[in-house]
Amino acid sequence: MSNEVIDLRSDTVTKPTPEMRRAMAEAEVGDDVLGDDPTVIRLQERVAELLGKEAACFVPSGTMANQSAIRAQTEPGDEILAHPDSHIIHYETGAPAALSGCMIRPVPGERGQYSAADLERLIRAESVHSPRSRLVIVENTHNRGGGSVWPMDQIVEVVGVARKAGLRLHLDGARLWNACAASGHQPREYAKHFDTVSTCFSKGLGAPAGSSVAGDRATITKVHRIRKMFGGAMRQAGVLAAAALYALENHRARLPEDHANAKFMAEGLAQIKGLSVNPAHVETNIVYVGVDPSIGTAADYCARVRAAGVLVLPTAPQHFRVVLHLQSPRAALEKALGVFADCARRE
Ligand code: TLP
Repeated sequence: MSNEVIDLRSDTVTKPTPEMRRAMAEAEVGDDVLGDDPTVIRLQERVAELLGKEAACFVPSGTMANQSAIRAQTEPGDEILAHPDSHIIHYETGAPAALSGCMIRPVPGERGQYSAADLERLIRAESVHSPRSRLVIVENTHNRGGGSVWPMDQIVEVVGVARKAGLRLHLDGARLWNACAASGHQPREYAKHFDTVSTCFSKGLGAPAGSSVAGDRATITKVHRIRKMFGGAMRQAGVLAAAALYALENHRARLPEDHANAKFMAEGLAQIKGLSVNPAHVETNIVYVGVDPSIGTAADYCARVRAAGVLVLPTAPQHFRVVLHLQSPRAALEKALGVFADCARRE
Protein backbone atom coordinates (compact mmCIF):
# COMPACT_ATOMS: atom_id res chain seq x y z
CA MET A 1 0.00 0.00 0.00
CA SER A 2 3.07 2.27 0.20
CA ASN A 3 2.10 4.61 -2.66
CA GLU A 4 -1.63 4.36 -2.20
CA VAL A 5 -3.46 7.51 -1.25
CA ILE A 6 -5.11 7.31 2.18
CA ASP A 7 -8.44 9.09 1.88
CA LEU A 8 -9.80 10.33 5.20
CA ARG A 9 -11.86 13.25 3.83
CA SER A 10 -15.19 11.61 4.54
CA ASP A 11 -16.91 8.28 5.04
CA THR A 12 -18.57 9.02 1.68
CA VAL A 13 -15.38 8.13 -0.24
CA THR A 14 -15.69 4.35 0.03
CA LYS A 15 -16.08 2.23 -3.09
CA PRO A 16 -18.50 -0.70 -3.23
CA THR A 17 -16.91 -3.95 -2.08
CA PRO A 18 -16.89 -6.99 -4.42
CA GLU A 19 -19.78 -8.57 -2.44
CA MET A 20 -21.79 -5.35 -2.68
CA ARG A 21 -21.11 -5.13 -6.42
CA ARG A 22 -22.36 -8.71 -6.75
CA ALA A 23 -25.58 -7.81 -4.93
CA MET A 24 -25.97 -4.84 -7.30
CA ALA A 25 -25.32 -6.94 -10.39
CA GLU A 26 -27.88 -9.51 -9.31
CA ALA A 27 -30.56 -7.03 -8.22
CA GLU A 28 -34.05 -7.53 -9.53
CA VAL A 29 -35.17 -4.18 -10.92
CA GLY A 30 -38.24 -2.40 -12.29
CA ASP A 31 -39.35 1.16 -12.93
CA ASP A 32 -39.40 2.82 -9.53
CA VAL A 33 -41.12 5.96 -10.82
CA LEU A 34 -43.99 3.67 -11.75
CA GLY A 35 -43.60 2.10 -8.31
CA ASP A 36 -42.59 -1.40 -9.36
CA ASP A 37 -38.90 -1.83 -8.60
CA PRO A 38 -38.99 -4.81 -6.21
CA THR A 39 -35.57 -4.10 -4.68
CA VAL A 40 -36.43 -0.47 -3.92
CA ILE A 41 -39.72 -1.64 -2.39
CA ARG A 42 -37.84 -4.17 -0.27
CA LEU A 43 -35.36 -1.54 0.91
CA GLN A 44 -38.11 0.94 1.80
CA GLU A 45 -39.96 -1.73 3.78
CA ARG A 46 -36.78 -2.76 5.59
CA VAL A 47 -35.92 0.82 6.53
CA ALA A 48 -39.47 1.48 7.73
CA GLU A 49 -39.29 -1.69 9.82
CA LEU A 50 -35.88 -0.83 11.32
CA LEU A 51 -37.11 2.66 12.21
CA GLY A 52 -40.55 1.56 13.41
CA LYS A 53 -42.30 3.81 10.86
CA GLU A 54 -45.23 3.19 8.51
CA ALA A 55 -43.32 3.93 5.32
CA ALA A 56 -40.04 5.08 3.79
CA CYS A 57 -39.00 6.66 0.49
CA PHE A 58 -35.64 5.95 -1.20
CA VAL A 59 -33.94 9.13 -2.45
CA PRO A 60 -30.57 9.73 -4.15
CA SER A 61 -28.86 11.73 -1.38
CA GLY A 62 -28.93 12.81 2.24
CA THR A 63 -29.51 16.36 1.10
CA MET A 64 -32.63 15.33 -0.80
CA ALA A 65 -33.80 13.30 2.20
CA ASN A 66 -33.55 16.33 4.49
CA GLN A 67 -34.95 18.77 1.96
CA SER A 68 -37.91 16.66 0.95
CA ALA A 69 -38.75 16.11 4.63
CA ILE A 70 -38.57 19.88 5.19
CA ARG A 71 -40.74 20.61 2.13
CA ALA A 72 -43.32 18.03 3.22
CA GLN A 73 -43.73 19.58 6.68
CA THR A 74 -43.50 23.32 6.17
CA GLU A 75 -45.01 26.23 4.24
CA PRO A 76 -43.16 29.28 2.88
CA GLY A 77 -42.52 31.76 5.69
CA ASP A 78 -42.23 29.06 8.33
CA GLU A 79 -39.23 28.86 10.63
CA ILE A 80 -37.10 25.80 11.26
CA LEU A 81 -35.19 25.46 14.53
CA ALA A 82 -31.79 23.79 14.17
CA HIS A 83 -28.30 23.93 15.64
CA PRO A 84 -26.09 26.63 14.03
CA ASP A 85 -23.53 23.96 13.06
CA SER A 86 -26.09 21.69 11.44
CA HIS A 87 -25.62 20.15 7.99
CA ILE A 88 -28.80 21.78 6.69
CA ILE A 89 -27.31 25.21 7.47
CA HIS A 90 -23.73 24.64 6.31
CA TYR A 91 -23.79 22.16 3.47
CA GLU A 92 -27.16 22.13 1.74
CA THR A 93 -26.64 25.25 -0.42
CA GLY A 94 -29.36 27.30 1.27
CA ALA A 95 -31.95 24.76 0.14
CA PRO A 96 -34.49 25.35 2.95
CA ALA A 97 -34.77 28.95 1.68
CA ALA A 98 -34.57 28.07 -2.01
CA LEU A 99 -36.81 25.01 -2.10
CA SER A 100 -39.21 25.50 0.82
CA GLY A 101 -39.15 29.27 1.48
CA CYS A 102 -38.21 28.68 5.13
CA MET A 103 -36.08 30.62 7.56
CA ILE A 104 -33.85 28.86 10.05
CA ARG A 105 -33.48 29.99 13.64
CA PRO A 106 -30.22 28.64 15.12
CA VAL A 107 -30.42 27.02 18.54
CA PRO A 108 -26.88 27.05 19.98
CA GLY A 109 -25.27 24.46 22.23
CA GLU A 110 -22.13 22.41 22.72
CA ARG A 111 -20.99 19.95 20.07
CA GLY A 112 -24.08 20.16 17.87
CA GLN A 113 -26.56 19.59 20.68
CA TYR A 114 -28.91 22.09 22.31
CA SER A 115 -30.94 22.01 25.49
CA ALA A 116 -34.71 21.88 25.78
CA ALA A 117 -34.55 25.22 27.67
CA ASP A 118 -32.70 26.92 24.78
CA LEU A 119 -35.15 25.49 22.28
CA GLU A 120 -38.10 26.69 24.36
CA ARG A 121 -36.63 30.21 24.56
CA LEU A 122 -36.40 30.40 20.76
CA ILE A 123 -39.80 28.99 19.78
CA ARG A 124 -41.92 31.95 18.75
CA ALA A 125 -45.37 32.73 20.08
CA GLU A 126 -48.06 32.98 17.37
CA SER A 127 -48.03 36.54 16.12
CA VAL A 128 -49.13 38.32 13.00
CA HIS A 129 -45.60 39.80 12.76
CA SER A 130 -43.38 36.74 13.12
CA PRO A 131 -42.43 33.73 11.09
CA ARG A 132 -44.24 30.68 12.38
CA SER A 133 -42.07 28.16 14.27
CA ARG A 134 -42.87 24.89 12.57
CA LEU A 135 -40.14 22.23 12.46
CA VAL A 136 -37.37 21.24 14.87
CA ILE A 137 -34.33 19.42 13.49
CA VAL A 138 -31.95 17.22 15.44
CA GLU A 139 -28.78 15.86 13.75
CA ASN A 140 -27.53 12.59 15.27
CA THR A 141 -24.66 11.90 15.11
CA HIS A 142 -23.73 15.53 14.68
CA ASN A 143 -21.20 16.01 11.91
CA ARG A 144 -19.68 19.39 12.81
CA GLY A 145 -20.24 18.54 16.47
CA GLY A 146 -17.43 15.99 16.00
CA GLY A 147 -19.62 12.96 15.34
CA SER A 148 -21.23 13.50 18.75
CA VAL A 149 -24.10 11.30 19.90
CA TRP A 150 -27.16 12.99 21.39
CA PRO A 151 -27.96 11.56 24.85
CA MET A 152 -31.41 9.92 24.71
CA ASP A 153 -32.74 11.86 27.73
CA GLN A 154 -31.78 15.15 26.05
CA ILE A 155 -33.69 14.09 22.93
CA VAL A 156 -36.71 13.25 25.08
CA GLU A 157 -36.61 16.69 26.75
CA VAL A 158 -36.21 18.53 23.43
CA VAL A 159 -39.06 16.54 21.91
CA GLY A 160 -41.26 17.31 24.95
CA VAL A 161 -40.76 21.06 24.46
CA ALA A 162 -41.35 20.87 20.70
CA ARG A 163 -44.52 18.79 21.07
CA LYS A 164 -45.89 21.11 23.75
CA ALA A 165 -45.59 23.95 21.22
CA GLY A 166 -47.25 21.84 18.51
CA LEU A 167 -44.11 21.61 16.33
CA ARG A 168 -43.06 18.78 13.99
CA LEU A 169 -39.67 17.09 14.41
CA HIS A 170 -37.18 15.82 11.82
CA LEU A 171 -34.12 13.71 12.60
CA ASP A 172 -31.14 14.14 10.25
CA GLY A 173 -29.90 10.61 10.80
CA ALA A 174 -27.33 10.50 8.01
CA ARG A 175 -25.15 8.76 10.63
CA LEU A 176 -27.89 7.37 12.86
CA TRP A 177 -26.29 3.95 12.36
CA ASN A 178 -23.12 5.27 14.02
CA ALA A 179 -25.16 6.73 16.88
CA CYS A 180 -26.75 3.30 17.42
CA ALA A 181 -23.39 1.50 17.28
CA ALA A 182 -21.96 3.91 19.86
CA SER A 183 -24.92 4.08 22.26
CA GLY A 184 -26.36 0.58 21.97
CA HIS A 185 -29.83 2.01 21.23
CA GLN A 186 -31.88 0.53 18.40
CA PRO A 187 -32.67 2.80 15.41
CA ARG A 188 -36.38 2.77 16.31
CA GLU A 189 -35.66 3.98 19.85
CA TYR A 190 -34.39 7.24 18.34
CA ALA A 191 -36.85 7.32 15.44
CA LYS A 192 -39.98 7.03 17.59
CA HIS A 193 -39.52 10.61 18.82
CA PHE A 194 -39.56 12.15 15.33
CA ASP A 195 -42.16 12.62 12.60
CA THR A 196 -39.58 12.07 9.87
CA VAL A 197 -36.15 10.46 9.90
CA SER A 198 -33.55 10.65 7.15
CA THR A 199 -30.85 7.98 7.03
CA CYS A 200 -27.97 7.48 4.58
CA PHE A 201 -26.48 4.34 3.09
CA SER A 202 -23.54 6.15 1.47
CA LYS A 203 -21.75 7.33 4.64
CA GLY A 204 -20.48 4.80 7.19
CA LEU A 205 -22.39 1.94 5.59
CA GLY A 206 -20.35 2.23 2.40
CA ALA A 207 -23.01 2.09 -0.35
CA PRO A 208 -22.27 4.17 -3.46
CA ALA A 209 -25.40 6.35 -3.17
CA GLY A 210 -28.78 6.62 -1.55
CA SER A 211 -30.69 7.78 1.49
CA SER A 212 -34.20 7.45 2.73
CA VAL A 213 -36.91 9.39 4.52
CA ALA A 214 -39.16 7.47 6.87
CA GLY A 215 -42.35 8.57 8.63
CA ASP A 216 -46.10 8.13 8.71
CA ARG A 217 -47.78 7.08 5.46
CA ALA A 218 -49.38 10.45 4.69
CA THR A 219 -46.10 12.34 5.06
CA ILE A 220 -44.13 9.78 3.02
CA THR A 221 -46.74 9.94 0.25
CA LYS A 222 -46.01 13.69 0.11
CA VAL A 223 -42.25 12.97 0.13
CA HIS A 224 -42.68 10.68 -2.91
CA ARG A 225 -44.33 13.52 -4.80
CA ILE A 226 -41.66 16.02 -3.70
CA ARG A 227 -38.89 13.59 -4.71
CA LYS A 228 -40.32 13.66 -8.23
CA MET A 229 -40.60 17.46 -8.15
CA PHE A 230 -36.96 17.80 -7.02
CA GLY A 231 -35.84 15.51 -9.85
CA GLY A 232 -34.84 12.63 -7.62
CA ALA A 233 -37.19 9.89 -8.82
CA MET A 234 -35.06 7.23 -10.52
CA ARG A 235 -36.05 4.39 -12.82
CA GLN A 236 -34.20 1.05 -12.30
CA ALA A 237 -32.95 2.26 -8.94
CA GLY A 238 -32.91 -1.31 -7.61
CA VAL A 239 -29.19 -1.56 -8.44
CA LEU A 240 -28.59 1.17 -5.87
CA ALA A 241 -31.18 -0.15 -3.43
CA ALA A 242 -29.43 -3.55 -3.56
CA ALA A 243 -26.19 -1.92 -2.43
CA ALA A 244 -28.05 -0.12 0.34
CA LEU A 245 -29.73 -3.35 1.50
CA TYR A 246 -26.39 -5.16 1.43
CA ALA A 247 -24.85 -2.35 3.47
CA LEU A 248 -27.70 -2.33 6.00
CA GLU A 249 -27.48 -6.05 6.62
CA ASN A 250 -23.69 -6.45 6.49
CA HIS A 251 -21.94 -3.23 7.42
CA ARG A 252 -23.77 -1.92 10.48
CA ALA A 253 -22.14 -4.46 12.75
CA ARG A 254 -18.64 -3.32 11.80
CA LEU A 255 -19.13 0.38 12.65
CA PRO A 256 -17.49 -0.02 16.10
CA GLU A 257 -14.26 -0.76 14.20
CA ASP A 258 -14.42 2.75 12.65
CA HIS A 259 -15.11 4.21 16.08
CA ALA A 260 -12.09 2.42 17.58
CA ASN A 261 -9.98 3.67 14.66
CA ALA A 262 -11.19 7.22 15.28
CA LYS A 263 -10.05 6.93 18.93
CA PHE A 264 -6.72 5.55 17.74
CA MET A 265 -6.27 8.52 15.39
CA ALA A 266 -7.36 11.04 18.02
CA GLU A 267 -4.87 9.66 20.52
CA GLY A 268 -2.08 9.66 17.93
CA LEU A 269 -2.88 13.15 16.66
CA ALA A 270 -3.04 14.48 20.24
CA GLN A 271 0.67 13.57 20.63
CA ILE A 272 1.73 15.72 17.66
CA LYS A 273 3.08 19.17 18.53
CA GLY A 274 1.11 21.85 16.70
CA LEU A 275 -2.10 19.79 16.48
CA SER A 276 -4.82 19.68 19.12
CA VAL A 277 -7.58 17.18 19.63
CA ASN A 278 -9.55 15.99 22.63
CA PRO A 279 -9.80 12.18 22.37
CA ALA A 280 -12.51 12.19 25.05
CA HIS A 281 -14.79 13.99 22.57
CA VAL A 282 -14.43 11.29 19.94
CA GLU A 283 -17.55 9.13 20.23
CA THR A 284 -17.93 7.82 16.68
CA ASN A 285 -15.99 7.98 13.38
CA ILE A 286 -15.20 11.71 13.05
CA VAL A 287 -12.21 13.55 14.51
CA TYR A 288 -11.87 17.34 14.38
CA VAL A 289 -8.31 18.59 14.76
CA GLY A 290 -7.05 22.08 15.64
CA VAL A 291 -3.96 23.43 13.85
CA ASP A 292 -1.70 25.82 15.75
CA PRO A 293 -0.96 28.92 13.61
CA SER A 294 2.77 28.25 14.18
CA ILE A 295 2.52 25.39 11.67
CA GLY A 296 0.30 27.32 9.24
CA THR A 297 -3.38 27.46 8.42
CA ALA A 298 -5.44 24.28 8.18
CA ALA A 299 -5.49 24.73 4.39
CA ASP A 300 -1.64 24.97 4.24
CA TYR A 301 -1.22 22.02 6.53
CA CYS A 302 -3.77 19.86 4.67
CA ALA A 303 -2.03 20.69 1.37
CA ARG A 304 1.30 19.43 2.80
CA VAL A 305 -0.39 16.30 4.12
CA ARG A 306 -2.03 15.77 0.73
CA ALA A 307 1.30 16.03 -1.08
CA ALA A 308 2.47 13.17 1.18
CA GLY A 309 -0.51 11.00 0.17
CA VAL A 310 -3.10 11.58 2.90
CA LEU A 311 -6.36 13.38 2.12
CA VAL A 312 -8.23 15.32 4.81
CA LEU A 313 -10.59 18.29 4.62
CA PRO A 314 -10.06 21.70 6.25
CA THR A 315 -13.32 22.71 7.94
CA ALA A 316 -12.32 26.11 9.38
CA PRO A 317 -9.25 28.38 9.12
CA GLN A 318 -7.46 26.43 11.88
CA HIS A 319 -9.32 23.10 11.84
CA PHE A 320 -9.51 20.00 9.71
CA ARG A 321 -11.47 16.78 9.87
CA VAL A 322 -10.40 13.13 9.79
CA VAL A 323 -13.15 10.60 9.04
CA LEU A 324 -12.79 6.84 9.47
CA HIS A 325 -14.60 4.34 7.30
CA LEU A 326 -14.87 0.88 5.79
CA GLN A 327 -11.72 1.39 3.73
CA SER A 328 -9.41 2.96 6.30
CA PRO A 329 -7.65 -0.05 7.85
CA ARG A 330 -5.38 0.31 10.90
CA ALA A 331 -2.15 -0.19 8.88
CA ALA A 332 -3.04 2.79 6.64
CA LEU A 333 -3.84 4.84 9.73
CA GLU A 334 -0.46 4.14 11.30
CA LYS A 335 1.14 5.39 8.11
CA ALA A 336 -1.14 8.45 8.06
CA LEU A 337 -0.10 9.35 11.63
CA GLY A 338 3.53 9.36 10.46
CA VAL A 339 2.59 11.77 7.66
CA PHE A 340 0.67 14.03 10.06
CA ALA A 341 3.71 14.16 12.39
CA ASP A 342 6.22 14.84 9.56
CA CYS A 343 4.10 17.60 8.10
CA ALA A 344 3.69 19.28 11.49
CA ARG A 345 7.50 19.45 11.86
CA ARG A 346 8.11 20.78 8.34
CA GLU A 347 7.31 24.52 8.03
N1 TLP B 1 -22.06 15.22 4.77
C1 TLP B 1 -20.89 15.30 3.94
C2 TLP B 1 -20.61 16.73 3.49
O1 TLP B 1 -21.75 17.28 2.93
C3 TLP B 1 -20.11 17.61 4.57
C4 TLP B 1 -19.69 14.73 4.69
O2 TLP B 1 -18.68 14.46 4.01
O3 TLP B 1 -19.78 14.57 5.92
N2 TLP B 1 -26.63 15.09 6.82
C5 TLP B 1 -25.41 14.95 7.38
C6 TLP B 1 -25.29 14.97 8.86
C7 TLP B 1 -24.27 14.81 6.57
O4 TLP B 1 -23.08 14.71 7.14
C8 TLP B 1 -24.44 14.76 5.17
C9 TLP B 1 -23.23 14.63 4.25
C10 TLP B 1 -25.73 14.91 4.63
C11 TLP B 1 -26.81 15.07 5.50
C12 TLP B 1 -25.97 14.98 3.15
O5 TLP B 1 -25.72 13.82 2.48
P1 TLP B 1 -25.41 13.82 0.89
O6 TLP B 1 -23.98 14.21 0.75
O7 TLP B 1 -25.72 12.43 0.50
O8 TLP B 1 -26.33 14.81 0.25
